[in-house]
Amino acid sequence: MASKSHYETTDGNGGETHQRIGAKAPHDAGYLTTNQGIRVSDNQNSLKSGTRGPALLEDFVLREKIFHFDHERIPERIVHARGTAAHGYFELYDSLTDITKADLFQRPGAKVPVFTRFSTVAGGAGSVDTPRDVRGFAVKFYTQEGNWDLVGNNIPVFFIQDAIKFPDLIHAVKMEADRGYPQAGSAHDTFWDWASLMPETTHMLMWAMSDRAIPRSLRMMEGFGIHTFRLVNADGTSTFVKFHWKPKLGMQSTLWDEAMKLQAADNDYHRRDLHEAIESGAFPEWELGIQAFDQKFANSLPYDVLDATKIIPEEVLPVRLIGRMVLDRNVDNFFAETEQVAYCPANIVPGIDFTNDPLLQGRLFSYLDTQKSRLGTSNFHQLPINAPKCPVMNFQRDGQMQMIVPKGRASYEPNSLGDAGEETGPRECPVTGFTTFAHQAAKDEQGDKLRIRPELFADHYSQARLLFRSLTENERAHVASSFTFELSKVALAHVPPRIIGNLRNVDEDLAKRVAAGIGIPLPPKNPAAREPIDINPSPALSIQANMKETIAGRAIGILYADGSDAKAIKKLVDAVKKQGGRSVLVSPKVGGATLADGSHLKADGQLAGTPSQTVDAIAVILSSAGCKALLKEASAVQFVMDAFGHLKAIGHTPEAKPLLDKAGVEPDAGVTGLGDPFIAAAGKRFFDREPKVRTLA
Ligand code: HDE
Repeated sequence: MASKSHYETTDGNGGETHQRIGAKAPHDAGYLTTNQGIRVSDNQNSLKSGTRGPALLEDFVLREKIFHFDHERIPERIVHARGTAAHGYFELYDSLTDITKADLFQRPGAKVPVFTRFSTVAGGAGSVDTPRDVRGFAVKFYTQEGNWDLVGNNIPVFFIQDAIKFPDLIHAVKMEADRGYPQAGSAHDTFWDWASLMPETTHMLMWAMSDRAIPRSLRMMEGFGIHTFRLVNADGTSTFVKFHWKPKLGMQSTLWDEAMKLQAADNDYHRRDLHEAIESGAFPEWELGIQAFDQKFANSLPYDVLDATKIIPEEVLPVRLIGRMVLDRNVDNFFAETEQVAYCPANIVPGIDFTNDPLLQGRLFSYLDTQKSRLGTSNFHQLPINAPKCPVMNFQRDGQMQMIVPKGRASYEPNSLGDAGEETGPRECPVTGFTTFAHQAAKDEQGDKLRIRPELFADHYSQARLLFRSLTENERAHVASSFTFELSKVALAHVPPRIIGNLRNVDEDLAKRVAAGIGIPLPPKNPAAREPIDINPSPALSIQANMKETIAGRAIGILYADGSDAKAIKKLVDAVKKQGGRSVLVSPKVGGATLADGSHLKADGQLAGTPSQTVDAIAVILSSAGCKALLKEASAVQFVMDAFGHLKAIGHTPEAKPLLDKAGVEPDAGVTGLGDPFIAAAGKRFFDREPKVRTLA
């Protein structure tokens, strides 16, 4: 049979060549060739002079193979290096013709392909998935009018107000310059030193110290465009807009202890979770929402909508859901797609436009620069994952790795080559082409060249207070404990008092708890550049208050061993499936166990390698003898102890009780028998239990 080349363009020739040579492919996979298409006869041995002689320089097969291998790495992203991505589509609910002419927002039911990459910010490409960090949430919409990239995060505000501070922020948070650690974490001197000197970070710090920064799953995070953008309709009228992504599975986070233990249990926890969900057909879904408003509304707010450290609470301006994104296909190749995808906030389509947000303005040129440095050539847009799915026609030519072979002489414009019967190439179109919104600049939007910020940007604390006061009591304790944890890792003694001095502007109680948590006297309040004001709490900001009590999309760990009740296991597995959850069978041996009825059940995971932090609730289905044997297994005791400590539901057979006792499990609403009570409990976390298992700040 004909060998099939992995280069699509040479597919056709393969068959012919084989016929000419008259050789038979060794197996269906086809012939191994060099990059020049030369068939390789031996992929096991390099060319040598004699059996024990030196390797020969003329071995072009070896040389090419090693040469290519030597260059397999490209520079990782400076920030957001660790990420994972999937393909899918965006589907519009209602026409938005009244506020935007963007093609993707015109026809209800219209679908646009998307490629979405989630990431952590601080860690390198090989770091873990579950540090305390912001998550990137970048969506490339391949629309009929070109690519629109909505490059956002899972937190609605940012650390800084002006792009000029970004390199400082990143240098401070990344591993320290002299020692190369810590990797992927903000709990160290330089980050907190910098943050303590930058009061504008305070609101974002509150988010970063909240449960938002330790998500349970990428599928259970909100996403935000953060900046105020514009939508522009066919009449040229502009409406301000903020973009939101709302996960269909609801929001959910881990506990800090759980997140830390996940780093040991599974470095790839989020990446695996996303991949497996899509592979199993449980396609993750988000709704896209907008907060649309005009200049008059913007003027009525006590903060500036061009300030990326501010939100507009949903209670003040509701989020209108306009469509949904479904991720339904994993990548075929991680490097070609996830690594080489190049997002850029400057990629917008007619009907969407920028504002003067000074952070957004800086981003508009940063991303193009970074892609050139990362992907090596100005032709990175031709890579399949970056290429628009609509015609691309212009007179840009050449450059490294040019993949396109333009025909004819028309590489300039205007030209009159048409008069000679030659191709003339494309022309601009003032009607359908992108036109920048002709914003009538207000008094403070023009004038002398200044390095200055608008006055309202100086309010660094009101919205930090708003977030803190919108959280549940348990979530507030998590925020106080996170500050305590992070500042406990700071060796520069003068830094924590400065942070706490800033926190006193946010909330006195929070500041006191953090000072007590790290064991220092309450420092004096730092003067605020602008006195904070009280804003009504926004219940929409709390995860716990908005969590969906469901096991859909969640994993239930079932611990069993020799002698366990086969019927009880089957009943539970069926019930979990019916609710849209996933059972993870855990047994001391991965080969499984022999159940009471003599049947054998293979496990999904071995007990020591599948700790309970990898699942959302556990059921312990053991016989008396099985339980007795596991009492001597630290991993079994830990399995139950951690589930209790991580506030998860624990269902169990009466015979498993000694194991629960040894693990320190105390009775509460989350500790149940099997059957319906367990199914009802498994979709919840029992936050009331927390004071029993750890001291929070
Ligand atoms: Fe980025 N950011 N950023 N950023 N950012 C990058 O571009 C930058 C900012 C965000 O999955 C880089 O391709 C500057 C805010 C995401 O590939 C780089 C500033 C937000 C991703 C860059 C910001 C983001 C990036 C690094 C301050 C949320 C990953 C590699 C003005 C709205 C996209 C790359 C992916 C990536 C620069 C601030 C989100 C260096 C200069 C605010 C999700 O160009």
